[in-house]
Amino acid sequence: MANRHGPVLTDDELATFHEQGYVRLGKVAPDEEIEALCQRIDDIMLGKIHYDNMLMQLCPSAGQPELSKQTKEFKGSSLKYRKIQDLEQDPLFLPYIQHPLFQDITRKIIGEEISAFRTMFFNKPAEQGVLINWHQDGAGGWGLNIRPKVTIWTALDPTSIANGCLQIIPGSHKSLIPEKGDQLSPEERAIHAPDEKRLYLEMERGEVVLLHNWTLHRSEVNNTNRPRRGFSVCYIHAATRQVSTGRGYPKVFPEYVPVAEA
Ligand SMILES: O=C(O)CCC(=O)C(=O)O
Repeated sequence: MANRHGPVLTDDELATFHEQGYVRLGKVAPDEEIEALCQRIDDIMLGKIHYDNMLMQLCPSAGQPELSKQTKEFKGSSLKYRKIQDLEQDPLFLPYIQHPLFQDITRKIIGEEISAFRTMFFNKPAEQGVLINWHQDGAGGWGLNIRPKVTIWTALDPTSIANGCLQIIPGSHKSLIPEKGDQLSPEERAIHAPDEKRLYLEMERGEVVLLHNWTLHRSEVNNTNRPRRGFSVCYIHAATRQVSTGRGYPKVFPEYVPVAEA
């Protein structure tokens, strides 16, 4: 995949997003930029670069259940983190989050004023990780006053069936399925996510997929001896608030504005 995507989402791609709930965008950044993000996230996991204010979770498969809760604390030097959020604070991740193509996408789907609900490193450590079953992101509302629609997922490592690539059900974004929360029940899975509708999104390093938040997705464990690192950003309208607290989210377009401390 030599060519990179330009800064504009085409009309056909926009139509595919609305119709299928996903669009493969190919690579959007130079290989060196993706390599630098990989190095940076490893440095954050290993504690070589430290932030006080990032949500971190060690992978439950690492066998230290007391460190597998998501809290804003470093859980020790390890490449077995499952999630690290709030990465817009990092000066390498922020420009990637603000890529001109992502601004064009969010402008066309959401509007001019955009925040990031979560800027999330999602890792399946080598020979580990956890199964995530079929769900729709934010189907239960995530406690927000406006439901999020747009997630952009980047493969920091090549992904394959063997290492737990994303699996989706094209076209499943058109309705909210779970009775409660984001996860489908076994009965809902049988109806809405039969095997014949499943698409495995095997991706090259640096490849990007645009997802409607309600597109059903899942992923399995990593059976290879290399990590499967992904970076996922959920973009929301900047007017979105957490209903219980009234709190907003860091703005990323047209420019970065962190959330003011209460
Ligand atoms: O990266 C993955 O394997 C799954 C991510 C996911 O399910 C999510 O972000 O909701």
